[in-house]
Amino acid sequence: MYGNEELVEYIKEHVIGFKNGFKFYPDIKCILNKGFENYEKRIRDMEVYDDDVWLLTYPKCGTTWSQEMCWMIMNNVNYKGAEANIFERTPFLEFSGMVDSDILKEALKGTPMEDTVTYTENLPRPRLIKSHLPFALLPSQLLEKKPKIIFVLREPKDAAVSSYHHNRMMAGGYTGTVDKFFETFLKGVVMNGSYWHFNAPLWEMRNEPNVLALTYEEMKKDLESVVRRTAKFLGKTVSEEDMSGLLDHLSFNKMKTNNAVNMKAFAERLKDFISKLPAQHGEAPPPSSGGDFIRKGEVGDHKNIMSTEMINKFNETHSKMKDDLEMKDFPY
Ligand code: PPS
Repeated sequence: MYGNEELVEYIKEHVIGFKNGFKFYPDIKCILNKGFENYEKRIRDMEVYDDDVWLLTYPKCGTTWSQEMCWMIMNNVNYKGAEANIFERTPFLEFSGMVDSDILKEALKGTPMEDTVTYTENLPRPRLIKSHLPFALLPSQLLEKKPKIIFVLREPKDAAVSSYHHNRMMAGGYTGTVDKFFETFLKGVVMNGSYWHFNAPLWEMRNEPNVLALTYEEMKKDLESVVRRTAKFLGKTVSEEDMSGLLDHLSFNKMKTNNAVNMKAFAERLKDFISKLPAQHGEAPPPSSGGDFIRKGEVGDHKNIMSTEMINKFNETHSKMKDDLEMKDFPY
């Protein structure tokens, strides 16, 4: 039992990604789709290298933005190299495990997304690896090998709003109401589980020498200083000549229209594939993209969609969770 069984039933009905059932981790307040089971042990037992960089984020907190920033810093601001799709350059470790749909699996055949764990294992070093898995489900060697770990935080109400739009428009396929979505977010009854349980163990590691903590809001406020801090942490420098070009490359408008990072190619591939399926297919197709992955990129967007009552509920839960999980000095 996960707790909040009524909401669990609700998401089974209203989230396409959960139609085949769940994998529950009540101790760390995490829910994943059933198919993740096939990847769990492989990921826990994976080899970690001390020159790896692990980018760990709760979904919708600035992963893609910081991924592109880290990749560019690690690769000496190589624009040509950055034309390759971001999934190829910096894999999404557990992605294949999140795909239960046979149609989607079929569509991903022959791409790096077919088996993202094998792809990550074979990536040339130093590897930059993205994951939305809670720390307890990541390779156990992360604690022994001490690779570099970067995590990015985002204000929880904005993360919830971004997540709502992502699930409405893209993968996940949420068909329920907006308020019910926020309720599931508050109770950790969403893919990847509780925002607070996810971030608490990372926050506890923030002062370790191999760990760098960033926030979405500071990237918005002063990207240049975040680039410098990240470069220093990674043992790299970004020259004065490269800096302005890099900041431009990482700007919202540039990233929104950059097909190597904006997921358009992925959405197109799915759409194309689905349109060629025989009309009588036994399984509901995965939802196609109806919106932009790089959507709005603002701080405080929750004010445009959340009622005052919902904002209060979030603030109350947030302060309770910070106390319960001892997230002292957490930035929000
Ligand atoms: S995912 O699916 O979990 O990997 O999503 P993630 O990349 O973590 O988060 C997506 C949100 O980040 C915004 N984004 C940016 N904001 C500002 N500048 C740049 N360059 C940028 N790139 C991505 C993106 O728009 C999502 O936020 P919302 O609020 O939905 O717009």
